[in-house]
Amino acid sequence: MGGDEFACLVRHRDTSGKPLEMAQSIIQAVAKPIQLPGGLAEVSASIGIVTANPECGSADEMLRAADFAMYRAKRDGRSNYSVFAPEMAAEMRRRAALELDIRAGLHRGEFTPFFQPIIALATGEVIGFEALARWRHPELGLISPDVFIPIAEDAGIIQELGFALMRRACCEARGWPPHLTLSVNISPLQLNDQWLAQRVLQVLCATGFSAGRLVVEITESRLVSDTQAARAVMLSLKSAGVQIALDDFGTGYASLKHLRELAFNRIKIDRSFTHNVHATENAQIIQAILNLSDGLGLPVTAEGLETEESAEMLARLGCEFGQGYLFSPPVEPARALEIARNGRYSADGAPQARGDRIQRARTFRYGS
Ligand code: G
Ligand code: G
Ligand code: MN
Repeated sequence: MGGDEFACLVRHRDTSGKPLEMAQSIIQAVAKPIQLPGGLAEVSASIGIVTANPECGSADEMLRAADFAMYRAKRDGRSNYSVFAPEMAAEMRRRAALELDIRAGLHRGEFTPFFQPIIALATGEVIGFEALARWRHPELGLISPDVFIPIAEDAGIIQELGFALMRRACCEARGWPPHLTLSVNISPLQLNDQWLAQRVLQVLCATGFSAGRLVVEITESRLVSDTQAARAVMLSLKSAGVQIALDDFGTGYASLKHLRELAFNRIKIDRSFTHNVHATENAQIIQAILNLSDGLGLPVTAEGLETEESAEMLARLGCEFGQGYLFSPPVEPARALEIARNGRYSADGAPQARGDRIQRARTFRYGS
């Protein structure tokens, strides 16, 4: 069907488990390691299953349904299968509509970065900002990246969207005092582009923002195992002076391997650990992460700090930087500039920690 997509047509009776059994055995057969001259290769497959019935539309529609089920399987983790359920049809239409709208919004320039300050916990000084994407939808208002990033990834437009946002963020950040850094999130999928580093440098060149002030954040939990390609891209970025942060640390599964192989410059502790620092388990995990990063000589930022208490506790444990509603929610560029010029967080003059009012995935309903 595509470069690495195949379709199987299977005759079976409605209630037989045959397609599921077949899917299982295909997955197992594909997963067998293959001995190549250079070493063992491992491949995984994800399978979507749809059964024809009298209500089914055209062959094309069935293939789209199977494709949708396959993406579900992929999302649930590789080497999985998923059966298309009728409820998915509405979801599929909604996503298709949303995808069209994202493309249009991209061309209309509706995607824009908000900025959340990152604070030195010991002094309260602002050391930089993280850019967080927002979609200023003409009818629906501000929409969260949780809604549109996964769709942009599936639709193959994450690279275009990511760079449009990065360009805007660099333009805004140019106006800040020159010691402040700008962190941008990139999707792990963007690492598949072998020219990623060159494209980033192009943006820096075009906007006049210096490489040494840019931090690229990569989410740990979705960093793929194909570290060869990722490493090459990250090395090019690093040799240009760009820093790389491992985002949401603690939520992935191969943390230590990644840290070593991919030579990150910074670590961000996921907010699930900092949210309740008093849970003994969280405190122990935080301590372990700080010990580890200390050993590796990597500075750490704690995400999701909402209370003075948690910020104090993290500072005491030796965490250098923090970020969260306690200091400020992600704010519009103009407000970020004010915070940047002000340069410091103080408990009384704290920017209101209300959280930004945006539509998140849980509550978001599109066109239905
Ligand atoms: O801003 P919150 O602001 O809702 O962000 C939710 C998630 O979306 C975070 O995990 C963040 O890393 C991700 N995100 C925000 N902006 C971007 C972006 O520009 N690109 C990518 N790939 N992810 C982003
Ligand atoms: O995955 P990433 O670290 O890029 O995600 C940042 C996300 O965290 C954004 O959605 C941002 O809006 C959100 N966020 C920032 N500060 C806080 C906070 O103090 N509490 C909570 N719950 N979320 C926060
Ligand atoms: Mn981030």
